[in-house]
Amino acid sequence: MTHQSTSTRARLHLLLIPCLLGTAALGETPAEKDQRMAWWREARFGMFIHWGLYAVPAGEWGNRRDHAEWIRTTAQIPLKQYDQFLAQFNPVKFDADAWVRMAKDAGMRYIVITSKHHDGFALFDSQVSDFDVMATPFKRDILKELSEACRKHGLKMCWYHSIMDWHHPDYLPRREWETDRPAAGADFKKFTEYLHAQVTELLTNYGPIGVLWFDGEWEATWSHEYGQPLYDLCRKLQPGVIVNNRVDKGRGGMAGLTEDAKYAGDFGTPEQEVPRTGIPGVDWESCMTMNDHWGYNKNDKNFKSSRELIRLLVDIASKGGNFLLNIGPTAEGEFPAESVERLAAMGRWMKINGDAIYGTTAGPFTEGLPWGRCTAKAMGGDTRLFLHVFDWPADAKLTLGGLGNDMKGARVLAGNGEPLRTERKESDLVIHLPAQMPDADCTVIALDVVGRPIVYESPKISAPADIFVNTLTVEIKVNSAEMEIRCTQDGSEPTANSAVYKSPLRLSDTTTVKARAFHRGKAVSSVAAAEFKKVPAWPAVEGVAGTGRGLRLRTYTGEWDRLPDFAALTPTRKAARAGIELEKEDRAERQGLVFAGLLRVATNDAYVFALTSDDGSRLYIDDKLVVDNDGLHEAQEKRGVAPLAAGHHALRVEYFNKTGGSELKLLMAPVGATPGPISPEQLASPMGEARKDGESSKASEPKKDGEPKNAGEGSISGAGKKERGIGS
Ligand code: H79
Repeated sequence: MTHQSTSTRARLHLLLIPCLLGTAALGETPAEKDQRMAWWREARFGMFIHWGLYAVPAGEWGNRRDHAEWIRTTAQIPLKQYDQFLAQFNPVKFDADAWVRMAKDAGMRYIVITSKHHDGFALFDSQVSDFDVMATPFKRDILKELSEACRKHGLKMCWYHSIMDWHHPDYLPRREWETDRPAAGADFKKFTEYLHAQVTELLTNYGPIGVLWFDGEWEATWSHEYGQPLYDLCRKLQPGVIVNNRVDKGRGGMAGLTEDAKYAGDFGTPEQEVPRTGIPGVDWESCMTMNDHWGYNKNDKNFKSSRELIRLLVDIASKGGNFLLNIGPTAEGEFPAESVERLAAMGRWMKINGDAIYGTTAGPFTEGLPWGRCTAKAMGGDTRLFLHVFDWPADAKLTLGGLGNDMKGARVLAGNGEPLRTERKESDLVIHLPAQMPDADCTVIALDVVGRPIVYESPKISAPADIFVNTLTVEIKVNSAEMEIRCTQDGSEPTANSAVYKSPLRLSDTTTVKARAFHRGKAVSSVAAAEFKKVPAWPAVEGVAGTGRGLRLRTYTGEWDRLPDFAALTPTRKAARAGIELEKEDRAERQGLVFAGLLRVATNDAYVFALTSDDGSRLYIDDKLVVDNDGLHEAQEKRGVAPLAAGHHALRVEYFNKTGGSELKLLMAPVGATPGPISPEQLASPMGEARKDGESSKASEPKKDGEPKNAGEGSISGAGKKERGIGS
């Protein structure tokens, strides 16, 4: 692999939205958060345990054998019948000490167990519920025994607690098939009090708890207004506790990361998947099953091999994440034999190679390594790189492409400490390995280098947008301060004589920026290139002499998966709104909305618009599509850029909600600034139209009869044309 190529690869990183996870909660400083997260970041490896009444049927119901912890819902078991598992839950072989020892011997540093799963059954002695372990013949507080064993063996005890609850009479929504349990009289607020009461028990009666791991937050009844207080409760009861992001509504699907700092939660929770790359500065933990179920399923023998599991742990650590690996114990209280075997194998590997996992950070090779993975650890000012080899090279020569550091030495981590021969071939480092792979699961080479890692990768060119109206600031970065960036703005390839990049470029014309990394005077990367276009601003709507405040709203009824052509439909309701905001009646299900009016901007500029919706939405300015956030989805933000001349522009936001949660929000700012709310003064509807529709309006100032109307009302010239422009 050579890094001298001049291939032009665009590396434009547009509108990078950092994934921030609730760091501002409770006034905590970043340093305080680092301190709170320290043990968890060091640990890297934990055990998940899914255990409850569902272990009794062990996945079988009727003629199906593929159920597990979801069995009450997947087999549609009536509550009265499910309650009968209480009498059958008697795990006489449960041995807290043995469980904790198995986790510890596997190299795990914490255990997260289901204090309550979606079925509502509590594995602990809860004073606020009769649906708990004390109602079973076993009558032992399982969590008490486990927390004591964890303390004894130095592991952190952590709770998984489901928000979704199919048992509590006040939880909503009911499953659709539960016709024998009407929702009438259910009071969700009472349910949240119950939830708080159980969480209080869990954080009061069991000593210091490492993590509160919530789940089931995706149901429409749960909202930020519940999530934040629940997070705050946990931190109030135990200031040092770590809370996952499923406490709130910020999680983006199974990828599990939170993208909006408004939502509470300390770490992201990818489920059954590993992110493609790590994300600097973001804490995350991938949880996974060993087979295909979380709860015990006696027929599921589709276990990952211990080699796969070891490599998953390595892959996750190499991206800076934690691995939470699941066990589904039997109703007798034992770990499945297949799980026991795999834990032991992982433990054997970790005993020898744990140094390459615990307390490491993501490796510096963000573009991947053909033969395996890399984790890193700072050793004073120098660095130890742990090279995790999955595929042993046939010629026993391991090539590290593009590592610029001087070497201190390399050895097999599990070996006798004998140094391995290293040689430099231009920008590559070659390590001479033993002929035979010592550990076929994964052999770790510890490579010590001088200073912080210098990896020859092409520079990243970034700007808040790729178009601009006036000027644009462009930044170029490489991963190491030891490297120099040389760049050109005339389309030519950067050479050793090109200008050295020292501070952000300020463009005032359409420009192709090309950049290349240099180390010790030599070009060491391919050329990165990006084009930034200066564009004319879209002209303002002319002749807006007088306008009413606020926007015009049209409401449509229908069930869609994508935005319909509203122009072809007849509105069921007309109203006025102060801005792009949903009032109570706008949140109905099976409804579409069109907000339309004028947006005034003060200066010629390119503006970025951030449109968030649940479900789909689109933003049009001057009848041009600027943000497309269409489709069925949870609250999700999409961005777009529009070049706008000073003055008024036709604004139209289309939105629909099929079922479930409803949200709509539009933020804007000149490109380069952080988008914020649009002030009501910037919005207008031509001719006070909203009032003409005769709807009560929070937008237009209330006027008593006989008072003069807005000056100039009804005096827009060329209104017909503009009407079409804003989607009538
Ligand atoms: O406890 C285990 C599972 O029982 C539980 N989480 C793990 C740790 C789990 N419940 N459901 N699921 C996993 C899968 C559910 C996925 C979805 Fe969604 C919920 C699809 C749609 C709603 C969350 C929100 C994921 C995508 C959108």
